[in-house]
Amino acid sequence: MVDDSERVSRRAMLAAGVTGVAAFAGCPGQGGSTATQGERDGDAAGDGSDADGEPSTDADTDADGDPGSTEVNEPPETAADPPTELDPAESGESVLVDQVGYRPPDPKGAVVRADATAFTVFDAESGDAVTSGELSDPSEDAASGDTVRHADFSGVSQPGTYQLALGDGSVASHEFEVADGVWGRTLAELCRRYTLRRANTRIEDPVTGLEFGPGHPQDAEARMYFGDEFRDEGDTVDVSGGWYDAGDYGKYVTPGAITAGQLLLAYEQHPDTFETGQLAMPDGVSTAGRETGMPDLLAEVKFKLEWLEKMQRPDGAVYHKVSGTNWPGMDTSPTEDDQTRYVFGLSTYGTGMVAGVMAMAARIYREFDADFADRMLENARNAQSYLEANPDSEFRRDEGQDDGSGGYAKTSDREERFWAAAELLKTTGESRYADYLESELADRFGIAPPAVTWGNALLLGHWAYYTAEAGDEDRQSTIAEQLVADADELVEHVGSEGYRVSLSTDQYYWASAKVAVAKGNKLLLANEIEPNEAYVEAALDQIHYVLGRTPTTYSYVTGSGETAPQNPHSRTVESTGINVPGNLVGGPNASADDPELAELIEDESPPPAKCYLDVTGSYASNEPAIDYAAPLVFALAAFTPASAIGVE
Ligand code: 9MR
Repeated sequence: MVDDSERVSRRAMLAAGVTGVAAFAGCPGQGGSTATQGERDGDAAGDGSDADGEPSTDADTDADGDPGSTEVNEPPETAADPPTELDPAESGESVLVDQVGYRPPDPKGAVVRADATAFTVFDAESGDAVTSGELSDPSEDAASGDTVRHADFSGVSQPGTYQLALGDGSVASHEFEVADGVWGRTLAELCRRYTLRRANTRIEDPVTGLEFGPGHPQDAEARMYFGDEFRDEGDTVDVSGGWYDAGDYGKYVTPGAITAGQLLLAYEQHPDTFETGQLAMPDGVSTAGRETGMPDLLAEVKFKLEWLEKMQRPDGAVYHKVSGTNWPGMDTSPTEDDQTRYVFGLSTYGTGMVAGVMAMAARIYREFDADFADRMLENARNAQSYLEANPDSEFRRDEGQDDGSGGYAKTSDREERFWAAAELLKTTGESRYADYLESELADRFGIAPPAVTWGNALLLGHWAYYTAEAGDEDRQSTIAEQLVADADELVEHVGSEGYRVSLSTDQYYWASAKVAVAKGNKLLLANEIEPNEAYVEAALDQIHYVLGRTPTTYSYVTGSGETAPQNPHSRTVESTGINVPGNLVGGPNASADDPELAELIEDESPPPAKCYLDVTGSYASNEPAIDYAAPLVFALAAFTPASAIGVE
């Protein structure tokens, strides 16, 4: 769908910093690219270390809610001309803002990369100047190579649509909103994207126009790729259901469990934010349990938990993934991908994650569906029993296992064992789980956890232990002190970055956008322990970053912002022509992990934060995945009242 000349010109524009919707307009799915994602993965070796960075959490009280301030904006002193004569290609190029917007009471900042000293904020509808101010002194931003200045327009607190302009008004930001619940639609779309990736389900969504499926009916009779004490090679297993992982049709236990865990934590921290009926779930999609008032988000996560349950063996261990042995072509729809699907691998790190998320589910679903909660607890205990009986880490990988799907390989499992036992302790209060942590994993209490990712669930474990009534107080203090100390460092780091991003310059690797948000979520958890406005502000900065205050000018969430991914690496986008909103893509990746990025890096040597391509072929920078959207759901849930969530 993108021919070479077009690709080159897009790259040249990106390198030159010329983006903008007009320049990039391209309809995904129009052509049906046949590029495959094939030879990817390779996934690191195993300890999860290349597997991204950090944490996730949530905050609340002072972060929550809305404010309803009626503060009157300062009258401008030196107003620029209104940005009415803007060249569309210039709009949003040199003045970077959160392209969705800001909440009225929050600090508000723009990043400016033009040689100017003053700015003016205009009401986008009336063209009236509402405030003006001085830009900060310039500073160099290593990750992007940009010289940046900052505009602080925190005083703009009247709800409205605005634009921030420099000088004569020929240089301005994209339009953005100031509103209570400003991210309500984005949050709804982030949640809905899970429903719209259901396997074995007919999807007919009036909101997006997406129609497909039911995809992969053969998953009801998938084949064992190997034999074990419970099944022979070639035996059939019903592993229907669950969400497709990303732009592919693989279904993987570990990103599935870490995603479900973060979504459940979002609910557990903000139970009043999620309600029944707020996600406009398409007709015909099963929402079992909703009759008891189960919020849509929980109904959706239940769908994945039921699939995870099918991946568990009778002895509690959990298989690794379901996929075919070939990567389907990029324009292959879920129904056209009729290859035999297999159950591959088995891991103790995945078994730990399943125990952790199911122990969470056992407490969270109890009020809505006690039978389901009981089942979840039984499964979690069963997984834990397997882990106790098998103290060594296992990661089964048979030859050919990764020929048609991602690796998600990790050969260590200590962090996930910790998560499992800590959630079981929190849910049951039984001392045996505390004893297991003390006897087997005591050293993990003293490790400051990185952001939550599929490669490391320790922060979820620490949070569960810290909030468990049955937890030891000294251990809880250690966890709290570490998290707060880590948050202090992170705040300092965010303040030193030109784009106020939580990533360090060497963290622009595969899925960096997810990691940026997940690091911000760590601050929200620290804020629960020790409320601190600086933590909340730096966490908000990560939201502003992924929603468009970026060196590439892109918002990394489809459908949110004027310059957002048009060509995500996704087989359903390519085969249906519908660019589903609410997908966070991987974002800048300074490693040459796909051929498109490799060419960009070789030709242009862009700084790390600009190694991003809005082209279908760039699976290592432009692919959406279930575990990318989840931390953003967690973050936005801290700042969005239930009344704002919806797609109307
Ligand atoms: O998101 C995963 C990233 O952390 C890894 O570095 C990368 C390489 O192993 O794989 C990513 O996961 C992909 C998975 O392997 C297959 N489905 C698409 C996922 C997103 O790109």
